[in-house]
This record gives sequence, structure tokens and C-alpha cells, in this order.
Amino acid sequence: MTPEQTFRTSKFLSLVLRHQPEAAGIQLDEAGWTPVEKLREGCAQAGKPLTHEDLEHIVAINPKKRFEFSADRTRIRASQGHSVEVDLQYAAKVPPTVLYHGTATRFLDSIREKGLLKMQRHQVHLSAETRMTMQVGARHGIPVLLLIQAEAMHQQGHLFYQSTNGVWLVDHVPPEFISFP
Ligand code: HQG
Repeated sequence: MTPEQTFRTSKFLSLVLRHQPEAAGIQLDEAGWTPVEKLREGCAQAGKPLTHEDLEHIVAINPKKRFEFSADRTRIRASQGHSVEVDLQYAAKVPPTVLYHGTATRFLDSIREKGLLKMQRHQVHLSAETRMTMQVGARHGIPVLLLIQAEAMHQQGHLFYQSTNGVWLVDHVPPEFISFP
């Protein structure tokens, strides 16, 4: 596969494993898994054939480690980012003192009022580092970095989860835990 093909196939995998499994004629189980061979058949039928080696390569080199294989490597899923109903079955975990969220300036008024909402996804995505976070915000407009008092939230009973690829997940961040620039 050329780098361009790898990129496009990776985008398609994000689409089917997070948002529209029907685009490849597949179904996700309740934890988001689908058999690798079913996925390959579905991709071929959608005009995007890929060999087992292609898939291994895409999973291995994906910059954000978006996809993972089951322990026996017969199934595959996205580690986070779904809009379809799945229960990823991550255990609740104590977060670091602060976490970050990248957003766009045009959302700030609404966020000041309602806090961070999960919008189309399952949960609000937070990060322990700032490097990628500004890029996440820049996808929506002029980027701005919000600092989240995660430890304080945890102490008040908010449950935090961490995906296999390191993203921190929480249902809602009330405005009082957000430091605005
Ligand atoms: C904003 C990428 C108005 C929120 C990244 C965000 C991430 C509000 C947008 C993952 C709001 C939702 C997720 C409120 C939140 N009023 N706007 N009350 N509360 N928002 O794409 O966090 O490349 O669903 O700030 O790395 O941008 O897909 O979430 O700007 O982990 O693997 O509403 O996507 O990963 O946008 O990105 P998104 P996100 P992948």
C-alpha cells in the first residue's frame, strides 16, 4: 500500500469501526469488536480491499493507535471515538491532577455556560498532554486549550476512564472545573 492508500483506508476504518459499520456491511458487538475476516470481506465489497498484512500495518503505524486487535488477534475495534452505541468496558481509573481539552474559540461561550458536553460522541475526550490537543481544537476553528481540574472532579465522584490508546474519557465536565484562558 502507498502511504496515500494507507491514509485513506485508515479513514475508512475509522468510519466503519466508530460511526457507520453498515458502510462495510459489518456489525460491531456490544464492546465494539468485529471479526477481522468479516471486516476484510466488507472492505473488499465496499471497493477497498486490504490484505491481512495491510491491516496489521495500519493498526501498527496509526499515529494515534486508533485501532486494536483482541488478544487472540481474530477481532478488531476502535479504541475510542465512537458515535454508535458500544460499551468499551474500560475500568474507571484515577486521573492525573489536570487534563487538557482542545476546542475552538467559537464554542467558548457555550462551554462556559454548559461545560464540556460529549456532543456526537460517547464521552468527552481529554488528554494528559498539550501537544496534540491544540491540533484537535484546530479542526474546529481557532484553537484554544482548556485546563481541566480532573483530580477535583474525581474527588467529587466523576468517573474517568482511559482508552487503550491513552485518551481520557468522562461523561461531562461542569464549567466550574474548567480554567478558561
Ligand atoms: C465541543 C480526535 C459547544 C468540543 C481527537 C469539540 C479526540 C462544545 C466539539 C477526538 C461543548 C466536539 C475527539 C459545548 C464540547 N458547547 N461546543 N457545551 N462541549 N464542545 O470531534 O474532542 O482523530 O466530537 O470542545 O484526538 O474535538 O478522531 O470531539 O470541539 O480524541 O482519533 O464540541 O477526536 O481523535 O467535537 O475530538 P468532537 P473532539 P481522532
